[in-house]
Amino acid sequence: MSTHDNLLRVGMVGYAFMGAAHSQAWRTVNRVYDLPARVRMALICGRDGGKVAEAADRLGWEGHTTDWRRLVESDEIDVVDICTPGDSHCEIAIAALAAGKHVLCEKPLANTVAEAREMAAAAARARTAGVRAMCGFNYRRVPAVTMMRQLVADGRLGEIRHVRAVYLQDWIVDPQFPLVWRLQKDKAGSGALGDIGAHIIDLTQYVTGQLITGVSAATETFVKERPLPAGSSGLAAQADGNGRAMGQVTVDDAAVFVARLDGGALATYEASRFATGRKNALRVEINGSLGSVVFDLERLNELEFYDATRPAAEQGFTRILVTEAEHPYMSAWWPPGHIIGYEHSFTHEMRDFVEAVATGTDPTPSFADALQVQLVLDAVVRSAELAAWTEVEPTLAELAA
Ligand code: SOE
Repeated sequence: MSTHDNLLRVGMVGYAFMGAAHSQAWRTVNRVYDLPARVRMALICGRDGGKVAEAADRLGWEGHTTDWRRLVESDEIDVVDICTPGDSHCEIAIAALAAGKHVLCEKPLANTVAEAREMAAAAARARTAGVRAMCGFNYRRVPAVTMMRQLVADGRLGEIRHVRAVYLQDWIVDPQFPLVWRLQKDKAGSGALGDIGAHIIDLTQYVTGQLITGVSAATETFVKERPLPAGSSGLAAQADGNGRAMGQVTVDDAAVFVARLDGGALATYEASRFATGRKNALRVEINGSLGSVVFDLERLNELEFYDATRPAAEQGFTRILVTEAEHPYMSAWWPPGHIIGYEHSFTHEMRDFVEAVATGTDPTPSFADALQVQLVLDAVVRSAELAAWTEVEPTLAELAA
């Protein structure tokens, strides 16, 4: 941990949507949970000096800088939290780990498998010096999702036969929606696939304890050119009939795939930004030989559980309100029935990360876990290109096992 006992001085790079969500969680975590270390929101970094100063003030950071290298190398920082677009994850994470900082990196870990491999290798090296690294797949920490995993691990679902996962949004249905960084391959790596598909890949593998071994996929980019965002310069732009500068969309708008899991389950996945009317609809259903569970992010305090071992006359899906003190993460929050929301998944993420760093244990998902998700994303892309069944490459750890 830090040279300052029980104090973790955090430096965060990025201050947009994820930066704001993480800030909220860093601010809250010690107020809710009794932890072996206290967090100090020391420094925030962004490219625009004026905007990062404003963000520091609004989000509650003590200092601000436009130089991420200064943040990463500072003796006043113990943890580096990376909330930037994917194209800078690799460079920042590797520099931070080399400087002996614990790293929390937003998902997906990287834009390419090669980068993810480098990051996982850097994390493995840093680990030998007691430096920890984790990837921020926040939905694992929704209490109902964590509970799903426990039900599977306790054998309550029996043999897992089916996994059915969708993550649907609709924020780019309008062809006039501008070409923001999430629609550019060099910045984001991929589109709906890496941004939201990565969540359901991680979530389902986490819940079932099974890894995806192969996929058959199709992807589509429905709108191939979009207006450049205001303020963008030239690049690959051309003017459309109305004189607005247009640019190529270089990522998928939607990805669908079927998969096999290493425990024998068959799975289907759908990730789309073109599901009109669906704002942030993540739904997972798992069917086993002894029961089924269903999670729906729009009702995130609930879990539907079908227990096929009950007498036939009493069988049916039971709606469990996951707000009891016995439920994962919930004892520190409100009395039963007083529900929580999206932002709490990040507070839980920070709780687990702080606890791991302070107690010298490995947080999960590790960079190696996130590399494995990246390998699945890569298999999906290759499968869609080849229109063929494609095996997921094993990670080095799997090869060694
Ligand atoms: C945008 O699609 C986005 O903000 C993702 O990047 C997040 O990971 C997801 O949680 C919500 O949607």
